[in-house]
Amino acid sequence: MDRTNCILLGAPVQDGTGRLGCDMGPSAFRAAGIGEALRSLGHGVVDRGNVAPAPLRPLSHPNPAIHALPEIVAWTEVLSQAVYDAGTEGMPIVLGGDHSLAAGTLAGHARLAQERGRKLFVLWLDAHPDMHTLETTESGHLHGVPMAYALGLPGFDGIFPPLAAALSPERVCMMGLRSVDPAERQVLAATGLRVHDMRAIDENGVAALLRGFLDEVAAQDGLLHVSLDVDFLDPDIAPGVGTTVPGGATFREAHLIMEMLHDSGRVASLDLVELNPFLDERGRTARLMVDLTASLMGRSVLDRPTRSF
Ligand code: B3U
Ligand code: MN
Ligand code: MN
Repeated sequence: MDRTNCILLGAPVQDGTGRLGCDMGPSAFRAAGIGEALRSLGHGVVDRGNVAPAPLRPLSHPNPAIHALPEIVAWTEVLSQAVYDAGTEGMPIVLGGDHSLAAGTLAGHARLAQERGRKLFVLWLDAHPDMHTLETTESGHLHGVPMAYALGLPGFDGIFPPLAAALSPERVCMMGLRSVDPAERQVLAATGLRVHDMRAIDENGVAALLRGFLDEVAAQDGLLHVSLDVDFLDPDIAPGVGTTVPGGATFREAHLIMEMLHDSGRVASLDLVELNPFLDERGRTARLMVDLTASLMGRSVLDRPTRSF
């Protein structure tokens, strides 16, 4: 098995959500044994501790609903740099923190991919597309906007840091959607990214859907970033999240996705987001997220001499 240099970056961001608690996420991932799990698989692990946000600048926006714009812009700036630096040395694994942190990780990866002349692909595992612009968000919670920012949709210029390159919609695959606001629905249809909602999963199974995307990543020699939101999972198995939506991915579907991602050999980086330890039950959601990360990094029941897809 290939040995990866895993670089853990804690991102205790919670200003992108409506409730407190995500700032404890990085500690919960560590307490649930993420470092040991990766080491036991033979990987190198460097824990860089928690990233601190950049100093705040006064920023405002005509949409009065928006919360904590200066805070999330500051996190985006510092995480973009931290992920870029970590990506030059190994595989960044960002321990969130709410999903607004993905604005920073995607900006960092856009820069890395561009400098390497590689194509950046993103697998977005989430109940939500997080595809609002600053104009369309009604809740004003900025965990609902990182994908729109990374795709270069209008309205972020001069507020969020400039992107080295906007993500191409045809290189994004979303799986697990079951809560999509009307404005997001319109943008999803207009941009034409691969979107697999729960109905598509029920009809086709996760393996067939993911295989189609991974084949495309391989055909274009892509770098793949995986962004895993706890609410991708069914709340019965993953209660430790602020935005539970019924009918999510099962334990077995989630592990299969991770195992297939491992076999693809394409995953360059990972975000683990939206864990809220205050809402968790004795650490079970944190432990499940760690176990899924272990499957992504090579834990399997049996040795499989050939690729399973
Ligand atoms: N789309 C809604 C809800 C939401 C998005 N992301 C999460 N919830 N976790 C919004 O507030 O933008
Ligand atoms: Mn999300
Ligand atoms: Mn979500």
